[in-house]
Amino acid sequence: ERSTSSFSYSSYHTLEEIYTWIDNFVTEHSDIVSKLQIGHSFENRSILVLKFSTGGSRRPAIWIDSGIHSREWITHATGIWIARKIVSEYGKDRVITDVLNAMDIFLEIVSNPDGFAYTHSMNRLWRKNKSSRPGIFCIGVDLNRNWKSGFGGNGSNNNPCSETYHGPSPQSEPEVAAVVDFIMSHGNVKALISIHSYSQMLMYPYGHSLEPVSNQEELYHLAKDAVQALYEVHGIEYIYGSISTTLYVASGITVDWAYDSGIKYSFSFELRDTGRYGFLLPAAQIIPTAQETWMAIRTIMVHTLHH
Ligand code: ING
Ligand code: ZN
Repeated sequence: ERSTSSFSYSSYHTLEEIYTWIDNFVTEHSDIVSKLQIGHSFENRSILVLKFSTGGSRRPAIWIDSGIHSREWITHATGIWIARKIVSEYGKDRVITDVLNAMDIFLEIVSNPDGFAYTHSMNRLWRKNKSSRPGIFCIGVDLNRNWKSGFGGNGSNNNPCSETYHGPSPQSEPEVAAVVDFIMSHGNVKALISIHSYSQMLMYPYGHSLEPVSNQEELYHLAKDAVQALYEVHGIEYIYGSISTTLYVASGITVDWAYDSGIKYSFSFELRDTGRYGFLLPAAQIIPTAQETWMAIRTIMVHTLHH
């Protein structure tokens, strides 16, 4: 396919289809979107990031990632829909126009390309990446346990066969190292939003500790506002709060690393549903899920812009 006009935003797609869509999308919107390759996966696939920018250099930025867990297909689909929404609303929606006139947005749609390819070819419920090491007979590291903050603590597992295996060392996985290197060298990321599924939650640090973060009150109120904006779209209820008090203790996670690296607006979504379909959310729910998630993300973006 050579254009995005035949792409179905209400279907799930393979890695190849998504990467083709990215190329077409960037070509069609080259005034505000570009494609960055920030590294390679364990199996040597490209790790791609979309950059939305209206100019400037090293503007304050918002980072969004989806698909760090490969089986969470609604998150990639939501990321794709949001990319299109950003370009179609720029110049129309006052809020997103203001955001993009002052800030850049980085969107990593497929944060675990090897795992994602494997969910299409072999095992629909694969969560981890696909790394292997000599003498270790299970495959994969949980990319949401491989970050430096609280690495190896409670809610992560030392056993390579575990679904929450943290890996041999912090950032041992190329998919994590690529993001750490990119965000650190950028140096001006103000908000990070990491998208998972499922459970219908909006959460902020910490995961590794029950200790409240320094701006926990601000994050609580922002999460509340974002969840309200989400609810108003289709009446879907999300719960919100810190990860450790809302869901469970989890160590070595993306948003804890982001927070401890100075990104004070650091959030993690768990999209639809609450378990009826779980990871196998019907494609008919892609667009409603993306629409409501967008309103929550927009709320976080505008707060970040004004602070
Ligand atoms: N659950 C997340 C997990 O990695 C989570 C929960 C999200 C923990 C964000 C910490 C931060 O265990 C899923 N479904 O991936
Ligand atoms: Zn997840």
